[in-house]
Amino acid sequence: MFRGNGSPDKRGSRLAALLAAAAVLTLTLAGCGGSAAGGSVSWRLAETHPRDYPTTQADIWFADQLRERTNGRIDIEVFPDAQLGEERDVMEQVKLGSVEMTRTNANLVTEFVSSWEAFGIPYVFDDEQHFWNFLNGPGGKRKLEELNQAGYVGLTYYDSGARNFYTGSGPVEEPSDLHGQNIRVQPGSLTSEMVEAMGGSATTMNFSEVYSGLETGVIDGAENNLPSYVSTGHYEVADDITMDKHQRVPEVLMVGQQVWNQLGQQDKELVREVAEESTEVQRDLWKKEVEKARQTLEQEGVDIHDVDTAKFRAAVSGMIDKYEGRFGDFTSAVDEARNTD
Ligand code: BDP
Repeated sequence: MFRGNGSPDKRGSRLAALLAAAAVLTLTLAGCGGSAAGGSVSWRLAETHPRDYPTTQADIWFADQLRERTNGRIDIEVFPDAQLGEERDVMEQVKLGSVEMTRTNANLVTEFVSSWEAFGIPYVFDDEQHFWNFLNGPGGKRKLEELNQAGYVGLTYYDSGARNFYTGSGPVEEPSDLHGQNIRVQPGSLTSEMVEAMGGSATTMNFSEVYSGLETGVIDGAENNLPSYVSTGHYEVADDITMDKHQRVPEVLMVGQQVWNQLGQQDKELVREVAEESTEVQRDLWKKEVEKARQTLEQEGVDIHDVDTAKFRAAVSGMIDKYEGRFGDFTSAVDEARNTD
């Protein structure tokens, strides 16, 4: 029997087999990162907080819903506890496409999109209602679109409450108590200027280094919302917290633009829709977590100082004017949000 390269028939069927294999390979490769329309999607979502924190729980809800609604075709795995790196480094990776998604804090975005500094203007939002009116309105939508300039696609916002000072070397009842205190601030934010305007000094540090910074005395204090103050255990080493509520900085869920562009139109719509729904889930969890955090702090004997925020606001009025002027569009949208419902 002839055993050469095969008859023309056999060569034809080998060619068909090769073409089929190539098609399978293309589909598999597409599934590794993004997908052609309707193809499988396998993404990683980086999160700083632990699994039981409200942002992480909302990330997980978002991922579970997408998996369920697509029979596992869109498969997003959430990595909590900064397993994929510190927030700032993750932002770089998302831009490059080596991590597909992250949930980050608006103050951390400023290094990549400078107009996001606006979220760090002290006391720019009056209260929670005003903050959400803005985020849910045209101003909030525009801010998400600004992320596109830097290679990101913003999907939705999560709550992060109000940020407050906490110290281990005596309470801060008014801005003058910050004199001589070294306060940790988030990388890239307007917060360092704010701390200095109030009379303290500011040190930029990654979130995960704050506990040891407080413990060793490299810093005297830091600032955050109640759930973060509790989940990080910072209250153990800085047991006075001042409810000065200097900033309300949203959390944002985002995808790298290159990865996003590989999604088909229907998938883009679905991912956005589920992300928006996850905001409601997160806001609900957030409210409960703030209550729980207060109770924990009371049980642990932490001193919660409910201060007159007007004094803190007055100390940074020059800074507020400067940035409200610089970010005029933002400021007008914030004003409009104040007058909605
Ligand atoms: C928390 C944010 C987290 C920030 C952290 C910080 O949820 O994303 O990284 O503050 O202070 O409130 O760095």
